[in-house]
Amino acid sequence: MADRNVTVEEPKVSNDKYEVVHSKSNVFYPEYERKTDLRHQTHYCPGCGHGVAHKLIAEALEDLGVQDDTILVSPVGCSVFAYYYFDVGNVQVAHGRAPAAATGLKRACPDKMVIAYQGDGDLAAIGTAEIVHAANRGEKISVFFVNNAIYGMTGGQMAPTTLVGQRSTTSPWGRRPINEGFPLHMCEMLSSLEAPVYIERVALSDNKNIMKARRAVRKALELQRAGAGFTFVEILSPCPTIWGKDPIDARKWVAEKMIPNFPLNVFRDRKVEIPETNVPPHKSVAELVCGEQKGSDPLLSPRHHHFRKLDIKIAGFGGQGVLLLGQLLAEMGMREGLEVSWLPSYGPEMRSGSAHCHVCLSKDRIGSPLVSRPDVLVAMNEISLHKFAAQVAPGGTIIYACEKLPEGFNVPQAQVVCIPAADIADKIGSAKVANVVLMGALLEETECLAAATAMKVLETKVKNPKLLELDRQALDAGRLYIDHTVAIGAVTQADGFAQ
Ligand SMILES: Cc1ncc(C[n+]2csc(CCOP(=O)(O)OP(=O)(O)O)c2C)c(N)n1
Ligand code: SF4
Repeated sequence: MADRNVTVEEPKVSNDKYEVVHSKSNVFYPEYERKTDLRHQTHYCPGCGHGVAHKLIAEALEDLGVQDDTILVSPVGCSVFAYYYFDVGNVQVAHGRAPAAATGLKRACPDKMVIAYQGDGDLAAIGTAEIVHAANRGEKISVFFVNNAIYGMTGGQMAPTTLVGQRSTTSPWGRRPINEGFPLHMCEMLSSLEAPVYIERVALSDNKNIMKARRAVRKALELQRAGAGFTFVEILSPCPTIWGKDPIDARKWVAEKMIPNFPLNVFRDRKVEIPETNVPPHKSVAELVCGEQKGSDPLLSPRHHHFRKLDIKIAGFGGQGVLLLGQLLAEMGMREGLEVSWLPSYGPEMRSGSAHCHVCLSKDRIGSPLVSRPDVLVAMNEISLHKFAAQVAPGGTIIYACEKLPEGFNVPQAQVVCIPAADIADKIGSAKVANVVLMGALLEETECLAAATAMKVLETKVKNPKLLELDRQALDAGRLYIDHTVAIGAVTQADGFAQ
């Protein structure tokens, strides 16, 4: 018998058509153009909690008026395509890494609302470290953690949140604590940390709880908007497909099985003041590292550089001073007031393994330290020459640490300078300074930085006067070698003859 107290609203009719009484939030795209078909539907299964969680977040963003200021970090899992639906700034990241990516985004754009949206496999398994440390640092982000007690996307493997006794493809007899451990309670774990300001667990089990979830989502976002700190909402959520239930029974299962195991609660709701101790001085990196005031030395002015950005790759064997040469160049750039980056890349071997590094010198902020089209390649051995020469940007320079190019080597569209750096270094008195010979050659050939800066940097690094003298000679020898060679065609040879 129908309950008389329940009022069922008849659909309103106008002009023979149903009047629309429900509409989706404007934070969703009007049409999901990234989908090939059914552009008005999400890809979620009927009864899936992700759709409801999306709706709660979208409505909150719309009501707070922050749609244009929001960056949503989507996970890997069934909600991997959240960016198909949310008309906000979107980033989709590797499995488990959403809090780390969100950290970077929030720190780079503190005025934006940054949301990490994650499933329980994503957040509580592969991403355990990321969420714990983001929470512990008190990153001012909001994390929405959709806990459906299973890996949905990959077909139902056991998650850290799978209930004791719950079957999954990887716990076919039901989870046994003796074998698979107990379910992880993320809210409880995170609320043992100092920094988080708000942690709540909610459930999408019935309308009443959905309304509570709505309030929790809103509160987390409001707190972020107010700049409060780390906010975390765990949303117990149905996964009818993997659980093998219809949508109604799946909701009941959330109420009857999940909630007793994951009690709904506000675990943290407090203002947290994180003390700002040991505040670093307001100095530029160059000032800090070089201990000098920018501007006090004419060399520190970036104005005299003839390039806007110069990308350098240095490659050779471990032990040849490849990485050190890169560091020296980066430090010189810093001293001359440039933005710099240095990115090493090397194998596990300490000696003789291949090693290379990327150095960027720039008048502007550097977006990525990766150098894939170097303007200058310093190849300290033949393998590196073969490996990286084709990457050099047209019109760039290759400095090859050998008297001449290998037989049959196809010279790319670049200026090639051959310099027997090891022989020169030997004559000076130490094979170790071959990298400084190459630095001299590089400075002379490209005129990117001043030799005087090189000496200043070397003086701060090399404390032994004898070694410093060797470095000075090596630097001069590299420069002189370039001065005394004659460029013919693309290849410069010491004797003045083309190959
Ligand atoms: C590094 C890496 N490891 C494993 C996977 C495979 N993988 C994709 S989704 C997923 C589990 C997702 O489960 P959950 O986070 O609970 O989200 P749901 O699908 O249930 O929403 C796994 C293990 C992957 N994509 N990348
Ligand atoms: S498998 Fe589960 S979590 Fe994934 S879309 Fe379907 S119901 Fe949702």
